[in-house]
Amino acid sequence: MGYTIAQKIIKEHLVCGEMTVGKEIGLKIDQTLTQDATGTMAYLQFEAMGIDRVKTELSVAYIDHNTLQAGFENADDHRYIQTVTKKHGIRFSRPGNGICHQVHLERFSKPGKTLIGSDSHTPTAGGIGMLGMGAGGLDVAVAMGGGTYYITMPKMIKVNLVGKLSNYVGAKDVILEVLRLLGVKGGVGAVVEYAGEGVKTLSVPQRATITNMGAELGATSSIFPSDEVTKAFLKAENREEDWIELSSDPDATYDAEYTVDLSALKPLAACPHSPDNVKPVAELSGMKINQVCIGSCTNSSLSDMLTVAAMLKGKTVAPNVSLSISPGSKQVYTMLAECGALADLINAGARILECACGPCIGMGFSPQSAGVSLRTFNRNFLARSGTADAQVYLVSPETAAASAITGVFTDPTTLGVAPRITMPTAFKINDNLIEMPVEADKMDEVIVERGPNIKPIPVGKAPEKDLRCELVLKVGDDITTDHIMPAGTKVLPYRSNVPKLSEFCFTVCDPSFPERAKAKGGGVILGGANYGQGSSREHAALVPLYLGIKAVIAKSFARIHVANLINFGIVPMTLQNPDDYENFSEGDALEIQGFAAAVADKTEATLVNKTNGKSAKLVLNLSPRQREMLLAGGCLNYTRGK
Ligand code: MIC
Ligand code: SF4
Repeated sequence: MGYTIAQKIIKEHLVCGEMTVGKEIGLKIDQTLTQDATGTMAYLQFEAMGIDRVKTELSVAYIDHNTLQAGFENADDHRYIQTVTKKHGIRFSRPGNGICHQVHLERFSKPGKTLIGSDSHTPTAGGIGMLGMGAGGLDVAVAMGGGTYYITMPKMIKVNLVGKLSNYVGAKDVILEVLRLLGVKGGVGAVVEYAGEGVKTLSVPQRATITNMGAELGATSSIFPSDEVTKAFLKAENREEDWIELSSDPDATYDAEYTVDLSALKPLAACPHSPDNVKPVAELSGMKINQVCIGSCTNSSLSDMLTVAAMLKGKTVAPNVSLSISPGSKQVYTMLAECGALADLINAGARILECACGPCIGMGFSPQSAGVSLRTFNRNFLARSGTADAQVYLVSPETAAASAITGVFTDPTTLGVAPRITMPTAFKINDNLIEMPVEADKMDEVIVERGPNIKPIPVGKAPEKDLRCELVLKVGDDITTDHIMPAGTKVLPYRSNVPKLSEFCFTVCDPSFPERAKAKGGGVILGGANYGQGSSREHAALVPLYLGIKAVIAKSFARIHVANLINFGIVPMTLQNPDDYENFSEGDALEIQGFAAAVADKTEATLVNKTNGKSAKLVLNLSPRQREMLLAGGCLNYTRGK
């Protein structure tokens, strides 16, 4: 039997386990990346492991998230990351060099290799045929130390692309169509592979837009073949030697197959507040808008920026619209400036930001009250923009530019013939903002600088014999990590200060949660389906741990979040019968007899509601390794114990 692209890469990197769907497998990781909002924790954990030098082929630390430095905190964290990476053998991408996924795609990604990153959009590298996966910072720290990365062997989903995109229809519309078809849970436990004749019509950055938003499908990863188009991209990056050809075997089998006809696609938009709430732009046209933001790791490549600049050239942004533009990398920014397109953007009235995540993570540019914001980003979760009642729509750069000019939601295909852009055959290469680490024999000379904002990491405890506590919070389906641990300008500076972060935990859903959890000494959280979707931020586990959360019970979990819960010693359990969800209310007294014994080696436990006398069967779907980790009170204790 033949292999899919992902299966080929997995097979080459398999350290332990069997390639049977649903079983735990261990993978060797070739490359890692971190960004600053999760990096501080990852490096603190790496230091705690006591390993001198990274053991990967390449590890890079990027500064791109916390770049709005309204106090000393972020700058201190950046200095910490800069010095700790210099010491331990990690390259440091300075602030100003760009968004981790865009820069990694340009300068480091390699077809056929494995990459994990402490950021959920690490599958962006799938655009070049690399198996990229988002992970918690602790898992990245372990991989940097040469440790195995564990995942559940994924199913394989194939998306056949036929035809060719028409004028004004972009790669964003392709992934929005896939999101419309599959939904935000549709990729859970799967790798999404793109195949078919349509593949060769898409450039690497376009492919990367598509694999990037595989994160929004809940997929473990997304991947494209590595072909002549890939080779041309690597050549333009002066890295032709990194190219290998990679495609699935003709007799490879998939668990599900879908077809997207590129020729038939129309501009689409994901409506508030979920990336799968997709509608044709034509249905929204005419709606008054207040803001347009172009950029993010999804849509900030040179071709995206040139397209927008060509559409805005000689025009003026509508008076009711504020337009922000953040190019994805220094490479993109420089080329945009040198060809004059930047001037076209500035002249049109665009507000040009630095090449960083910016508004995507709520770092400035929050919309006005109840404002309608069109963004080329990948997430439109409630309150993520920093304005609680904002209405955020995810659209292509083409739709964004068209609407910025008219001031209303505009289908770009109604504008006539799209302007032609010419892409250079070689990119402007200058890695002067990538700092190299010192050689191993010089590492003792590097002093790691730590600011006062870095507070100790909470450490988990072994599960109690019998669990008796309160249901401190009950939430619904599709809870995101932005609900659990919001981001934005006020909160992000405290990513290395868990006690302070805890004041914001779950406040999007219930402002009284942090106080209540503290007063009750913690307890249990009950969630619906797909609990913990979205970001890889391990703070969504660390902070609940700090607040005394011992277990999370849900109808189902998102992949990265469940791994993070286990890493920090919080026991994830699912309801065997989802209808039992109704029998539990906030404030109920709960009991699980034989809790520790269940964590040790049982697949089931009984949850008793002491308040109303009802009960529910819980499923513990854990590997032996995960059980050991939970019994030790989390990964750090477990690793130390070894
Ligand atoms: C995001 O897009 O939500 C982030 C911010 O990039 C996160 C990481 C984080 O919370 O720091 C992600 O996607 O993993
Ligand atoms: Fe940054 Fe937004 Fe991409 Fe996350 S999704 S890495 S915040 S640009």
